[in-house]
Amino acid sequence: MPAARPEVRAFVALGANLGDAAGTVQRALQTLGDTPGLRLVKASSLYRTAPVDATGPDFINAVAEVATTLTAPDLLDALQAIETAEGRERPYRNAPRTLDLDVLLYGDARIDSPRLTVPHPRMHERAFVLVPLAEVAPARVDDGAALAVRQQPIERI
Ligand code: A4P
Ligand code: MG
Repeated sequence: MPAARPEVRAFVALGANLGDAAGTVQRALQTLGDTPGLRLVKASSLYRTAPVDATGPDFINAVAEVATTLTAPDLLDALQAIETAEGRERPYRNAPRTLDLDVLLYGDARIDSPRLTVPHPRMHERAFVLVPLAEVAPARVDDGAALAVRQQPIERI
């Protein structure tokens, strides 16, 4: 039998701004924890945030810390399967969405493949990522980055 892969700590960003966004994000947190090869370690609060470089209603955002034996590409597959099950459609980039799940961090890995860039390239510019990430893992948020996004509207709900 092949040796089990070691668990890696990863951080997943959740975002939604169509339909019952808060209900969808809560259900997605539950589904993450029920996914084979994935364990939910900690979930942030839910936050209401103004759209950044996007149109449509306010977003509900959150961040989950997970422990996973999945490789990074397999983790992305699992996240995309959850998005699809929640009715995600992709008419254009940054379109309003029932659910968006992004890999923010995968251990300390640096990945730059056609399908996957980790750390997420835009995470440090966004309060809707940094504020919930600081709630679950303050050590993973750079003070300067947190300061730089402090004007972006975000409300814990
Ligand atoms: N991809 C590459 N790296 C990653 C990664 N680390 N995690 C690829 C997830 N996916 C990654 O994503 C497009 C492609 O990115 C995927 O096929 C995957 O192979 P997508 O989810 O289909 O499309 P998208 O969401 O329109 O693009 P993306 O890049 O996720 O958008 P952003 O830049 O993350 O922005 N404002 C607020 N307030 N809250 C939000 O949640 N979200 C966005 C999305 C914009 N504004 C927002 C929010
Ligand atoms: Mg995405």
